[in-house]
Amino acid sequence: MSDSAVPVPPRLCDATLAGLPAHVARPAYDRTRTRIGVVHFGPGAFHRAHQAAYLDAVLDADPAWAICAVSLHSPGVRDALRPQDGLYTLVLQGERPALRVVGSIRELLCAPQEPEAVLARLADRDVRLVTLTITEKGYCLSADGVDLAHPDIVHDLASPEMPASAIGWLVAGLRARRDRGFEPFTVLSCDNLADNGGRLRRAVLQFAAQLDPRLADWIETGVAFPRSMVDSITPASDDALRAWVAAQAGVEDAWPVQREPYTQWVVEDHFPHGRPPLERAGVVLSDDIAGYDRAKLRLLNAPHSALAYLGSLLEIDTVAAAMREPALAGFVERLMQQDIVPTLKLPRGFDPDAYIDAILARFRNPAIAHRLAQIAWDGSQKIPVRLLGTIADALAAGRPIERLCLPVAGWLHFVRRQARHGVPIVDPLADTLARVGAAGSGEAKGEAVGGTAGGTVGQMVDGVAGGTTGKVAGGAAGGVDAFLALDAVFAPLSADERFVAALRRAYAALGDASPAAVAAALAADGRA
Ligand code: CS2
Repeated sequence: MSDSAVPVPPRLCDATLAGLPAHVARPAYDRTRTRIGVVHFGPGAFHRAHQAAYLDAVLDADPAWAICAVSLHSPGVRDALRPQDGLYTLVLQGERPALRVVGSIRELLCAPQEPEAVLARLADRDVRLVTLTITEKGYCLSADGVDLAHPDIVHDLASPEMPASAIGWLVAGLRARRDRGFEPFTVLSCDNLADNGGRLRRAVLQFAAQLDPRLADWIETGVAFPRSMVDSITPASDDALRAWVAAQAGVEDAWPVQREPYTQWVVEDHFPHGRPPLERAGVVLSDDIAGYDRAKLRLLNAPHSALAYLGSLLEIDTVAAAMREPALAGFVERLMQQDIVPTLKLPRGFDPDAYIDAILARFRNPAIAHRLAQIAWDGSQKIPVRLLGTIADALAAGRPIERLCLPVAGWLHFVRRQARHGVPIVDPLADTLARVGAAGSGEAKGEAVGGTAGGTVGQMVDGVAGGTTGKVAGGAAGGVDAFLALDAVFAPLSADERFVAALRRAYAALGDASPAAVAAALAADGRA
């Protein structure tokens, strides 16, 4: 050891919990008395900052709802948190940051490495709830069910006892319970998809029917898939956060998480096999959450994506910095008020102006460095559910779509720029996007773009009337048509010539996508 070695603080774990400084909040219950009642797939930062924190707040009232956190791919979270007995720090980034150690995760598993343990947990009688945050792409969805051509689904249908996908695991767990004569668990999707529970239910039933029609019937009659809306801005953790937590708490936490103080969870109250007392933690339980989920996707996530693509082209790094750019902030506000709100069916009592003001204030939060690059990930999955549904509704209502097309055109320029500069694209369609993006901006008529494996994303567009998905004639705005041929993203909207024309105009309005050109396009609201 060199003389200059800095003493390493002890690791956060059950044994060091009591010695934390008084300003660090910690579990208000005896962890050893809790029982695992929830299996969660996808324990990324969002789950740990959101649902796990809510459950942490109910365990003193009801110890039956501790979490077994299951990663479907990498062992990173398990390896970071197992030595910490599942404990981690949550930092609320408000005017003054607040620290809290969350204790609701009692077990961590990595499915590909410990499949037997995962199956045993899913089949455990005490487990009555399975929750998921696996991002849009994790659901392997098709228009109205599961994408039977998705490689993970193909794999899981061939090897149902050793699944790779979340749907494969849900069905394996439910089958094990049926075979043992146990009641099923309730399945709660917590991802940013409108009608997330309904979509997951249809996908699970379709998958199960392929394997065992009687199992599908059992699931159909007995398993609830409540819908939910989740909301809290959760930037990725970084080394600065780790160092700050170590300095504040005096312990080393391998994977702290951070979020804004604002948080919301609206859940359809349909749990036939019991549920945690979520209302004690501030969860809104409702018989009908339709409207909340769409309002959040369209009024928060769509503007987020607009800031991500247009802001990146302006060479801006974070959401707060993007909001300091008057042309961009003004554009996004007009987009929300003038284009998005009129397409929404809002829940009773919902005040869109107050909601928009609160979102804009959250975006401006200077305490959070929320990278635009993080939001820009997975555009092929996000653009349809965030923007194309609104565009389809606006078209159906005869409303203008010029402004709505600008962020979509921004995504195309963003992809093209990354492809041309050889920057890796983070997206399940990355290879296809890189190929399309790197191609010349002039294009052949009806250029065929294949290889959209894993993508049935276009079919996730909500509220789009069915229609043909003919290839789009090439020509006008160089650069657009090869993207429009990606049915996985743009069908069926790509068959609507009003959309095609407006997207070409918006793409052209962004010119060479230099900051000056983008600023001009923003000022003109996407009109060339
Ligand atoms: C963001 C969301 O990364 C993204 O795409 O738009 O994660 C957003 O921060 C959350 O949905 C807020 O609840």
